Amino acid sequence: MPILWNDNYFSLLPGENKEVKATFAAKDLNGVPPAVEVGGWNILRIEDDLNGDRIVNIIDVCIVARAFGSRPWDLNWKEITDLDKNGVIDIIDFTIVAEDFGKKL
Ligand SMILES: [Ca+2]
Ligand SMILES: [Ca+2]
Repeated sequence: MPILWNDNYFSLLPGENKEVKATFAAKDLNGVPPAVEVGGWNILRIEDDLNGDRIVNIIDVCIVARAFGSRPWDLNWKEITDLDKNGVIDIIDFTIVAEDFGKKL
């Protein structure tokens, strides 16, 4: 889907903010709600806070551990722990949480 951004690849210092505008044709969404995913250095992905307590810590690691090795049909499968969305909870999912260990939202 073509999207026109008014800016990208910018830097922010702690406490700074920046409004970025994206323009697209709503018909291109085909009924799917729009979503934005932000990436970059030193950015905490809210998905890595698995229990929603606004910090990535040992509890989040334990949540991944309980689902480790599972696939969607397994009893211990927990979809939120499949952080790379590849259909299996493995070392990559651990690594994603570990990268943000100790960060707060
Ligand atoms: Ca957490
Ligand atoms: Ca995975």
